[in-house]
Amino acid sequence: MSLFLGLDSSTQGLKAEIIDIDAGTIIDSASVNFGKDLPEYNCPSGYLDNPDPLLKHADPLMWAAALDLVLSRLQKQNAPLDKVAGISGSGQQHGSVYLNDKFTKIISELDSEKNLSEQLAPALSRKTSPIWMDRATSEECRELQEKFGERLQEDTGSPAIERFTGPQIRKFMKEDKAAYTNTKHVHLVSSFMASILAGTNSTIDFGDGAGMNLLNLKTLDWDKEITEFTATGLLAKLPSAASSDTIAGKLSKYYSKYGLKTGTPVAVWSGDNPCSLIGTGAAEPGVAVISLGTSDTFFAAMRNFKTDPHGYGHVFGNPAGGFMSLICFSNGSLAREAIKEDCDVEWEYFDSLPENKTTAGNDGKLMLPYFSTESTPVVLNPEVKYNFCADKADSETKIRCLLESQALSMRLHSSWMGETFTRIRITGGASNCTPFLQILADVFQAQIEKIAITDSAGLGAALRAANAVAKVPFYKLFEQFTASKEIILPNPDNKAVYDDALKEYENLEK
Ligand code: XUL
Repeated sequence: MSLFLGLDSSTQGLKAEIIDIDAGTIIDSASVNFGKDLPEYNCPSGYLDNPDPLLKHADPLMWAAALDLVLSRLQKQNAPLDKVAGISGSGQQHGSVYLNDKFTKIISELDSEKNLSEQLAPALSRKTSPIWMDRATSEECRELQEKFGERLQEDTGSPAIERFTGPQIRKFMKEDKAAYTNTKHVHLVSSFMASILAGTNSTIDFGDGAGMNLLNLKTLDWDKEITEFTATGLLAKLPSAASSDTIAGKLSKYYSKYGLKTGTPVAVWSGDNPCSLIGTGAAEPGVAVISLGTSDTFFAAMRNFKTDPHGYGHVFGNPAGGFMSLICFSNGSLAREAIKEDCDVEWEYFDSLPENKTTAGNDGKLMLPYFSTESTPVVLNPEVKYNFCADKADSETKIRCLLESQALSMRLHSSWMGETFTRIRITGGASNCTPFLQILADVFQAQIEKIAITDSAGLGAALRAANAVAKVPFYKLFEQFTASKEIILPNPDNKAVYDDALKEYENLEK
């Protein structure tokens, strides 16, 4: 039995998947929801309440507490943790953790009698962590853009982006110089979690590192000039950048209390989207992935390095080598939840649209679903707009309007990738919503492939652990774990309807 553990530290919780690569199965899973299971950290939806809607921070100690809790849950389930041969993980991207000079010593001497949260508290040089939903760095983005112009996007894969880590670090330095100076290490969520497992400072992988506006994708190293301008002395505070199959270290003896073997290799963690690329078996160019989560993302392995001329899309490292393209739509499930509330229906209603009142194209009804700030296109003052009188519309019309508008936005903003995708793999919480899958198939005229697991980031992390530790090639792991379980074919009769709707949607957005 060769077992590997994948951990997925996402916006709203932490999940764990144990895979058996001999049997090709997931043998145990457990999860923690930050809001429900750790209410003492005051992050009901994964972030702290703040009167400024642009500010979205979380308590990093909550992420550590969730690690204790998820491992204790696996132990209670009698998961064979003693047989785990390698561990890796996935972190929500862009979020950053600020640590002082006590951090390295604390993680190297973790005491099993105490919990992680209480031991790590004295190591924080900043009590809260900005996460990917934060949009409070427009000024810093302007400054970076003014200084570096097009080079920023050409070399780091993205123009200055509000949620990216570089602008966030710059803002912290400007606002609290003393705390910044007191910061010895700046980690991403991914490298912070890997560090507390390995008991030593983990490197940052190219997948997640590319979401910082700091990594030069041509040299695959921190861009010295950009890093120094972003924040004085930042280079010395960053862990080194490394490929995704690097071993971050050996599991600290702290975790023997859960039955894990001390010294088990911990592979460097990556971002949730790069991990999902692996967990959906889409590491080769030609297949796109749509991940329907809190935010929706559209991504694919890249054939040739290219950047989005409109500046919305990003280039990240592909954990299997090379690069991946990605576009993030912040109003994913956030918008679906808002419309669900508005229509006062259950998710089952979305899953079947039972009243059959609407058809493809919805008679031209479209919306801009900016319930909260949006990253594609950038919307900092959120407002929902319809091209019809939505007040009088029935639930099915409103729901179809949202789902079609979301699908059209994905098609519009993925065109820079320059590929006509005929296969799209689907993952994430909403991937059981059959009407949405048919809309996506018809809008893209592509076959939509459902895979067995919805936590593709956690599975991807476990597969990455097997690849990094046991050197199992990804193609073999994909054969075992990521076969599609259902295919939704496009209806060619709906092509013209959605080609027209796309033009309409583009106009509305303009
Ligand atoms: C990607 C992005 C989000 C987060 C949250 O750029 O901001 O997808 O990774 O999961």
